[in-house]
Amino acid sequence: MTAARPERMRVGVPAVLAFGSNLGDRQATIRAALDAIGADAGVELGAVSPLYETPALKPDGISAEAPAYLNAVALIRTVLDPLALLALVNRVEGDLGRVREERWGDRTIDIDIVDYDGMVSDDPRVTLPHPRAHERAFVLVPWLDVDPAAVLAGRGPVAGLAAQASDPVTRYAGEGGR
Ligand code: A4P
Ligand code: MG
Repeated sequence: MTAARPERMRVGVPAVLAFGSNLGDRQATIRAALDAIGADAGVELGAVSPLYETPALKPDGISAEAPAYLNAVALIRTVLDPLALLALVNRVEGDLGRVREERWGDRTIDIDIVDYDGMVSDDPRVTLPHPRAHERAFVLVPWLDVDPAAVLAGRGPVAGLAAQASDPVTRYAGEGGR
């Protein structure tokens, strides 16, 4: 008799995190944020998207003056509830020098919870899914890279949403890499 192939135990629930940085060494900061989140006992880091360079989106539209962002998306599994996951990402943002001054202001790092196990919530502390993810190519395009079948709760397939989003995203090859 052949023993059943041991399967890796899957704990927690799937969630999707989005990372953005437009100050300092953007690539190193996003890497450090991924490492810090992956090191937490309550999180298992899964696939990480490529980096994309994206012009800064401000409340009144795309800004040519503000420094450009690097954006990426990571899939995780977590045993943390949404508020505990928010506390973790806020702690990592703080450790990486995030200062909150203006809304959508330039920042070393922003980490958003895009999706938490398909949950829908209008709690302002952690709104799910992230209320602006459905219209942002800088979230949808990297998400699609790591999960081509992804669905945004209440909005539909990410592939369709990405095709509708008009903000420009460019694959980032690293400093001097293009
Ligand atoms: N909050 C509520 N729901 C969530 C959630 N799902 N994930 C609350 C994370 N936080 C959530 O966030 C403000 C409050 O949102 C927090 O107190 C949290 O409890 P913040 O990070 O302090 O401030 P913010 O990021 O400036 O505000 P906001 O409105 O969340 O901004 P967005 O929508 O995250 O946009 N342009 C480009 N190219 N790339 C970017 O990544 N990012 C932003 C920020 C603007 N322009 C950008 C980019
Ligand atoms: Mg944010």
